Amino acid sequence: MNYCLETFFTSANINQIMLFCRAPSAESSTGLPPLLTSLLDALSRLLKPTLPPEIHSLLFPAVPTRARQAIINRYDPGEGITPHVDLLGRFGDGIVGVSFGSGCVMQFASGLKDQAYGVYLPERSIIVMSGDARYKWSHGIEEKTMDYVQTPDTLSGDAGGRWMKRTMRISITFRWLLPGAEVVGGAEDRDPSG
Ligand SMILES: O=C(O)CCC(=O)C(=O)O
Repeated sequence: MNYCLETFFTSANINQIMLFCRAPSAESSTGLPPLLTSLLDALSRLLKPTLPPEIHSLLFPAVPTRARQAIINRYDPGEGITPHVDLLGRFGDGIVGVSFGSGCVMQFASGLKDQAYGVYLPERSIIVMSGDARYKWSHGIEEKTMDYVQTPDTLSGDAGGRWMKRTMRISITFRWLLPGAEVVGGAEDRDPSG
């Protein structure tokens, strides 16, 4: 979090940073900043026991062949991101993100199924989106300063809840660029938050 604040969010009007790295090749090895590479290594280790093996190797292939993008978003309390499905023509399957500093509720909605759910992402939690979650459900964050979060009472079985105040949240999300999508420019590139 401090690294992002000191390195990227040096002015109050910067709230989103996009970083791109090329697919590894014999000629070039341009990569993400070391801290983000270490974060990816840590995510790979942490998620190995939990994720189905095919999803783990989609996100963390032994030999990556595609270009990765990292988006770092900073949200002050009351800020959010418009519901969206990540650009179909630019990003592939397999998205992994981490919340730092604050939790928030992320809204998932499926127009096809006419369903919507709010999922609380606690501080330091990891989210993985793949398959239908990536392609068929939109995700977004409402512009609120607090989230009502259900906390099922495991003893009585009664579902209760409480308001969770948001503080500054920084999210780091990694995506795969589709072949050719490294060429940036044009309306398609605008991220919904900007
Ligand atoms: O802040 C987040 O966790 C989500 C970010 C996001 O959806 C995006 O950058 O497109």
